[in-house]
Amino acid sequence: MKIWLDEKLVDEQDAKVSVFDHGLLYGDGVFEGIRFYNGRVFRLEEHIRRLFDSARAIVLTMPWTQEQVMQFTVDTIKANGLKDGYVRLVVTRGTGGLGLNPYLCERPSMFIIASTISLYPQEYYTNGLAIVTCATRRPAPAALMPQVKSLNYLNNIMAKVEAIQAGAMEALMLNEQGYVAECTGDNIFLLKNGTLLTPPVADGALDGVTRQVILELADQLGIPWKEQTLTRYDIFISDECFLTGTAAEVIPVIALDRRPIGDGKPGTLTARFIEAFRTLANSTGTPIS
Ligand code: PXG
Repeated sequence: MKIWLDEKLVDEQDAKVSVFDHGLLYGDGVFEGIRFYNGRVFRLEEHIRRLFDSARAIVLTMPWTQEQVMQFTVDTIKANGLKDGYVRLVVTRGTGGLGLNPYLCERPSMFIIASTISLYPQEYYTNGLAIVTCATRRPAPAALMPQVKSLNYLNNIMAKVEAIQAGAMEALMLNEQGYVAECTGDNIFLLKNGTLLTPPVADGALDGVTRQVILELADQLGIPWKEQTLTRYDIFISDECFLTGTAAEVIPVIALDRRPIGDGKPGTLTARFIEAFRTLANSTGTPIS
């Protein structure tokens, strides 16, 4: 496997970062995960824009342009001869001394891994996922801005641990006020009386690229949608529920905290979103070659 590391394609065994890298020492950095389907990178521009926004928000000055980073991404996929898969971009603050001060780091470091990812076994896409509410909350915006896709994923990881220990594959995360935010690596949607609902980003969700795609598809499918503050109650009484994310794609949720959602089976409108998403993902995007 060839890895993009600081402007060079190197062999996997040579792709190493320093133990003094602040990405490792402090989680000081940002990342993106992007899928490519059928020889095209899906929503590349949106992902790269978010990467730059995340960097900006943590006062990390990118030494490359967005166009360059898009080209590096495509080059890395091409160098690995892949047509379908997942590409991970990681930007760290770079190497510095011990001590938090990011201004003492010389230069940000970036690596790009083109590979594949599978979050959930295929059967869950057909049969749906049972999720549980976890005690770990999304951090308040004043603590860690939820829109920043940073290298600080510990709270999401602790949430994931809770889900796994409870025998579930994914955790519903609430914000500090107890309103629904999102899951550990996915945004959440529900359908109630034919209307699609999702929490506003301000309730503690990442501004998901797939989330945005779903809202566009809702317009195309003629399904009304609203961003609305939600509680667990809204999910308990919903007709359908699903999660979205680059890695997860679109996956039905059939239970929350062991209470069935709707009739306890993946919903019909959810199936339409899954179908429309697959069609769009397989037919649009930035060509790899
Ligand atoms: N919320 C969080 C906290 C995320 O990390 C999403 C929502 C969905 O956003 P996108 O833009 O992907 O639709 C994410 C993205 C992983 C993995 O390894 C997780 C994500 C992306 C890629 C890989 O679990 N999460």
